Amino acid sequence: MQIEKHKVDELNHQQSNTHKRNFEYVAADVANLDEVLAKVGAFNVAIPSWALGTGGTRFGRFSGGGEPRSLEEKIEDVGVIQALNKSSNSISLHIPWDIPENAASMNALAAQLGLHFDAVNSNTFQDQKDQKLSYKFGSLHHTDKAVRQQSVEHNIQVIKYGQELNSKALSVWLSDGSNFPGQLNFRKAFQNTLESLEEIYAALPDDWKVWVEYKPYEPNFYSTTIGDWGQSYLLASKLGPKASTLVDLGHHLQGTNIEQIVSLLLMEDKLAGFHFNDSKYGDDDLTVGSINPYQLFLIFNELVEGMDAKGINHATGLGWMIDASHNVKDPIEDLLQSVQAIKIAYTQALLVDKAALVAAQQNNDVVLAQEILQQAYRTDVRALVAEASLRNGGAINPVDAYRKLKVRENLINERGLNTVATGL
Ligand code: PSV
Ligand code: MN
Ligand code: MN
Repeated sequence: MQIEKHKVDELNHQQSNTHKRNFEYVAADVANLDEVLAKVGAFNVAIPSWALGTGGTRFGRFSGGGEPRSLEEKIEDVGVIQALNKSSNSISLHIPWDIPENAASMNALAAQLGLHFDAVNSNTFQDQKDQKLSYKFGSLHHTDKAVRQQSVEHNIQVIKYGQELNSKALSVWLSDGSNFPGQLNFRKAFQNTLESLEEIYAALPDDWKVWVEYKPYEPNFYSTTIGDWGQSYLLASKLGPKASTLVDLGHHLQGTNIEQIVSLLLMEDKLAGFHFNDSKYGDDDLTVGSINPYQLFLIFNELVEGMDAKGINHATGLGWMIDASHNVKDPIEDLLQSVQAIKIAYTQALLVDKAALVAAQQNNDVVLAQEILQQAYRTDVRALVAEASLRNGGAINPVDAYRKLKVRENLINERGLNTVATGL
């Protein structure tokens, strides 16, 4: 299933009067309009291969139908997202959930749809069929050297797959931890993890990076060996310049000031990028911006300020990726909503009056500082985001276009109603 450009154009045409009115209203107050539109237009967020099927919980899974049955069909679904929003030009694979058996044809299909491959994710948190040793008690941190070796080899294998796809980063998330006090020696577990990561680091090609993701709990409920940004930062620092910390928004305890973490990691050149999602309670993997859009804006405010201070290109300087799961929504609609929410937060952050904020901070004018931030946050920037999409050949309203073009109905006709995508 591919989206025909002229159909998107037709829909845009039908909405053009309303869009023009909304756009002119908001654009009138944006001094550097062309710059803002160019930056938003250049911004892309990678789609994870595992998020294209309906997710589930340990209590059940309810298929939506028309789900991708192969990696090819997942790439095609990302092609649909990209055709509609022009901001999702890459796909991130989770191996072995998605093994690119035939890399040349995967590359060709991706290129034909205007896509490329983003970071590759390893998986040593589940036992795979025919696997020799179990990860029940961890992988890179394991007490048994043979298990550590097996997980190191898996990561090196993932790098090899990634090289064939022209990926440039390995993303590592470990479930390693303990369920009960006394179960493990924290120091030994950390040192084992470091040694294992050193072996993986040594296998990285020159132009590759390794991104170390942290998470406080789940599946282990007493300790996690890379449980917070401090532990990830420590590992990344010891490993060297190719290693940095990946921030998954759902991997924080409630109330954590994520924007402050982001600011400091960026300051230290140790921020790899993001797994975007939203959460109410824990690692809920909800649609980005669905619960706490203000936090997302505050994170982007720190990103824009910090990246500008260092002259880092917003679009390409960090890894931008979604890591969400959809239990009751159409996965493609959810992903379209997530990317829109990210673009909205980014656009709002671009509108912050930086000079005025610096002055207010310098004068300890707390009220004015808040007013400045909220002036940007409360601006309805949706027409700016739509204009950037329009100028790139995308839809004014991607979710609306997806529905009007009956994409899911077509996918169900093509693939059937009872489909189960691979992944979580
Ligand atoms: C773990 O909760 C995680 O966030 C890691 O990034 C995994 O790779 C991903 O979820 C799987 O959905
Ligand atoms: Mn994640
Ligand atoms: Mn997670």
